[in-house]
Amino acid sequence: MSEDSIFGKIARGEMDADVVYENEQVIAFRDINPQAPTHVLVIPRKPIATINDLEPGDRELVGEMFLAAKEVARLEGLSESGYRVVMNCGEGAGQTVFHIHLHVLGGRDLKWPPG
Ligand code: DGP
Repeated sequence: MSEDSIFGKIARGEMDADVVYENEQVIAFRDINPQAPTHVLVIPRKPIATINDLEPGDRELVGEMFLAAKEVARLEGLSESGYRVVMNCGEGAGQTVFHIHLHVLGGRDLKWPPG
């Protein structure tokens, strides 16, 4: 399922995205429907549908995603002001694209808890 998702296509270079950072394992691009002045998605190139599909062998890849989120925040000037990194898991939590992705949000006051 996840191999045919929109993000799978972006990861394979078959669909355009506004890329802000990438390396061999991950790609970060601007969300098409931003919820904050900065709203960037970090995805692995490997298709994984949800957090529930993560395996022990993905340990390093998940770490790479967070390091990429940190780099995105630095590039976007958010390191000092603060930012949020979040991942939805499953439809009940609002996941709409079934290829795991971290949301990196910043550039405005962020309330807690989120809705
Ligand atoms: P989630 O609800 O956690 O699955 O987040 C999916 C996000 O993906 C949502 O904020 C909108 C964004 N999105 C959906 N389709 C596209 C697309 O084709 N391109 C980009 N850049 N973002 C997309």
